[in-house]
Amino acid sequence: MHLLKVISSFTLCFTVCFLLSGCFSSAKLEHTETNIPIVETTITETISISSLYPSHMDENIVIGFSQLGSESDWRLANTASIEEASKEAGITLLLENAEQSQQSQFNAVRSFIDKQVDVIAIAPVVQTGWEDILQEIKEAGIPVVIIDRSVNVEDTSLYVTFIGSDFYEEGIKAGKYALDKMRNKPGKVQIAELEGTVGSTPSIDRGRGFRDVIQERDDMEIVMSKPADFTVEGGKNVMKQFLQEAGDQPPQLLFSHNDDMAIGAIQAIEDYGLIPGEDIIIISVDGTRQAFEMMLDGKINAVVECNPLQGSLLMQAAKEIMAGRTLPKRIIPPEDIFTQEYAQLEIHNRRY
Ligand code: GYE
Repeated sequence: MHLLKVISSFTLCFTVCFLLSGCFSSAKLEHTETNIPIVETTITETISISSLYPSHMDENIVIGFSQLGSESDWRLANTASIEEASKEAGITLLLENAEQSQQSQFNAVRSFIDKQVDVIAIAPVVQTGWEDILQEIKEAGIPVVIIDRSVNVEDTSLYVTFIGSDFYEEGIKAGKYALDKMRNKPGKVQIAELEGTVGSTPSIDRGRGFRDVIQERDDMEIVMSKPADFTVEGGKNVMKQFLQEAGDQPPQLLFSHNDDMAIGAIQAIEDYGLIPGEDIIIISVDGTRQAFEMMLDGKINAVVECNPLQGSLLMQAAKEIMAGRTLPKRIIPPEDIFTQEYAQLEIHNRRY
């Protein structure tokens, strides 16, 4: 019955979007009730759920959610968003935090199968190695939603939909900013890159998007690149190593795959006696409040937004699945890029 209770204008908008998804190749919807302002669905393929799973419209929905960890402010906001949205929607959430271990994610998934949850949601720590476990879930007859990071599987019928950002596009935005910011800088531009978790979709795709753009300029080069696990500590340690290796020729630009690593790197840059944001231009990804504060202080030059507030999208998707409706294969939240000039205007709107 809770389904009826929660039907709102957003639900209707979203439902219409899903129902229309078979007809249009992309759709943008606006809603004002929550702060996920627009839902952009990029539809590459749609799937009719009713043919696969029986309708459970009147039952209480139970989602088993395997969260990958708690490495960053983004992740904490993502977990909180999913917890809050489940309460608002009257959906029971069983949450297991895998703390960066894919094996723990498999264990969590198996426990959800044993409990016969209605929907299994997975935020995958890395993108490979998911076929077998997804096959197990399929055999148990439980629909799967992939959220945040994606999975590399040949058979995409192993999951219903993927709700998550376009990380390649984020890398493109960061690269375009780098080109623009350095356009009047003569000579070679040496770039340092702090990568995220090895094998994770955001790290792979952000790196790819960034490279595809900066290759436009021959004298722009990534001279140092290393994983720092998306953590503040990792960012600080790896940046310290970079600076020691570089000696008196530090890089002119840092591309950090997330804000937490950028914040750690800023500490290392200051400890080294350089001025972050001036001696080294810093571009980061996520858009946390802390990163905005750093932009206001002039220490980060630009932040590419990556929206962690995916809770209502997940709850909505679960309801649509249980109602037997058709879903788009890909749901992408809209995202922006913010520079120091706009940080002051936007900081009050940041919710994470
Ligand atoms: O950018 C980073 C987090 O998967 C999009 O993971 C997410 C990334 C996010 O740890 O801060």
